Amino acid sequence: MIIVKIGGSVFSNKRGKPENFNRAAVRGIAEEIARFYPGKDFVIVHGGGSFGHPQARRYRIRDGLRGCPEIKRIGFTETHRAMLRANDLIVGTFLDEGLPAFPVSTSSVFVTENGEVVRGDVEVLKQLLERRFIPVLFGDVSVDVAKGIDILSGDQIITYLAEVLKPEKIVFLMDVDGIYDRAPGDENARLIRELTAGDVEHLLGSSASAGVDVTGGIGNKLREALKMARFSEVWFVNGLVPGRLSGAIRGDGFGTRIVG
Ligand code: IP8
Repeated sequence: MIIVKIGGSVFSNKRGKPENFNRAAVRGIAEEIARFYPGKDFVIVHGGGSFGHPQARRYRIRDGLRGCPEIKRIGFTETHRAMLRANDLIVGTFLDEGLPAFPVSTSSVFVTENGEVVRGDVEVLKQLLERRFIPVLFGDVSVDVAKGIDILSGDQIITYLAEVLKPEKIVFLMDVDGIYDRAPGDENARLIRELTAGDVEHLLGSSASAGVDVTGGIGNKLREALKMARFSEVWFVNGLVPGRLSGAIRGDGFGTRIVG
């Protein structure tokens, strides 16, 4: 089984207007997955992009129920609804390609503590996989035992799923070719084809991600990727370039491979 994270910057422009959707990019990803499914099973997790992040920021969901709980509760639901809209667009695009995508509402599956999963019920997910569905989860709001409410990033979800489902591979789709040795925009930045745990520590000080991202961007992704690499092969590839996802699935892809 392969977990594919569709980054928010792949299916939308995080700096564009709220809830913009790049259907062509998602169609391309679905077409590539259709070449491997049903030979391989897939779980899709997508990020917030221009859907969840602006709402989460507006209502300061990461601060928990602190402040004005009445408004926070409304914001919690509004942020979730924005994510349901993104999820519906992605699931719809997969269905158009003949893939049996099925939406799984993350906030009804996981409980967090400061944004980290502390409980998750993956029974339905396992049963869906046994029946050859392609579950589609997403970064979402969460009921949080420390703060009341929080945001659960798609990256944290994948770390949890890596441990319980032991996928053969995890592929992060991004809007750049992989992980670079310097911050994006630096003209001397060089793509790193293979990354060890030691390299990741070194990089965490220097990397940054563009746009509105309440969950920590590339730094969070790298920290989580290190945990996932204990259970699975992890790839970072460009989701906007045709063929890159297929390359990562085959194992001869162009991008960054994390060596556990
Ligand atoms: O983009 C964040 O998920 P991520 C989800 O995977 C929300 O970090 C609601 C902002």
